[in-house]
Amino acid sequence: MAKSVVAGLDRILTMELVRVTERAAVAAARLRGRGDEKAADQVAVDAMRQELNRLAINGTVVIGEGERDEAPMLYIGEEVGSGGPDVDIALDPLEGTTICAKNLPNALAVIAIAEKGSLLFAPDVYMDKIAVGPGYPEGVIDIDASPADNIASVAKAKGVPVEEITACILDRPRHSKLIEAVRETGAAIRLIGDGDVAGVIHTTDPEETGIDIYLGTGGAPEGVLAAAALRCTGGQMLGRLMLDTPEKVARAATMGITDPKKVYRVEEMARGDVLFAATGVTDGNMLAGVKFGRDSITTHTIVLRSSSKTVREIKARHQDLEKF
Ligand code: VTB
Ligand code: MG
Ligand code: MG
Repeated sequence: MAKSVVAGLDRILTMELVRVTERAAVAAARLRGRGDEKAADQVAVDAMRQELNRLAINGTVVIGEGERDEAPMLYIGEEVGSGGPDVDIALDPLEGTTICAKNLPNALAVIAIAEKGSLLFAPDVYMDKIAVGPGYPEGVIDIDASPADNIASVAKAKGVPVEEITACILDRPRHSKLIEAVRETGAAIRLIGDGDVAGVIHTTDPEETGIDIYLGTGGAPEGVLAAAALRCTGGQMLGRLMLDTPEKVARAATMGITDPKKVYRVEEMARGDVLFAATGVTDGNMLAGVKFGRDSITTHTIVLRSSSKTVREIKARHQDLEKF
């Protein structure tokens, strides 16, 4: 037992991590509903970097802001922290820039910290994903099975008719066939505009969120972040990188990915001891958004740790507003 504690991350970091996502969320929330995604993203990145550099870690960003949307970077390979244990960091200072710009539900500031070398070094491509929360038998979902079979399998395991299952899917033209196939089963779909990290995490608490299963393709970095969360809460997720051109296969190979068709399980995307934190930017199904009061700012954060499987929800009232 003691050994795993020594080998694991410092538990003090769990609480320290909260400040990192709180800061990023507050910064982004100030620009909610302004129609300016880039500006909201930039302030979230700057706030997260500043706070990360106060953490007593020797951190390397391994999942950062990607080239795909040319976001202002906390770039892959960037070193952060004020010195301490060597850790790898996956982050998305504003997951759901469009959601934030439109002030729609479920924009988050997200981070995961893991022991060095234990997060999948995923290129910024799409990942095909399927996920369910805890409590299901191993193998209840299969990324190679049809959507209808997966929905039927989940309904059976949950002991409810298919009509009582809700799937979360990103609203994208590329998902039109998937959406049709799920609707044909009689299951309900919650279509989301963005934010599949939240979408996957929502499967871990269906009674609160109303979502049983997540299906479809989204960002691979977001896939690793979601997997880091599921490592801590329990639940199953399968992901396969969409390496559909020779260039992408070659790029993945330079990152150590030798089997381009590999299906990754949660433990293969996030190994070892993992800490995860997410703060709501806009109001969501699981986390409330940042509230600006007369004399205080309120934030709502979920903090998770894999080695203890602790799920903490922290509602904080910040009164020293100069800090923000
Ligand atoms: C998803 C979504 C993210 O990227 O991962 C998406 O959850 C995938 O890319 O919030 P497309 O937008 O090209 O479909 C985001 O929208 C942005 O990170
Ligand atoms: Mg981002
Ligand atoms: Mg994102």
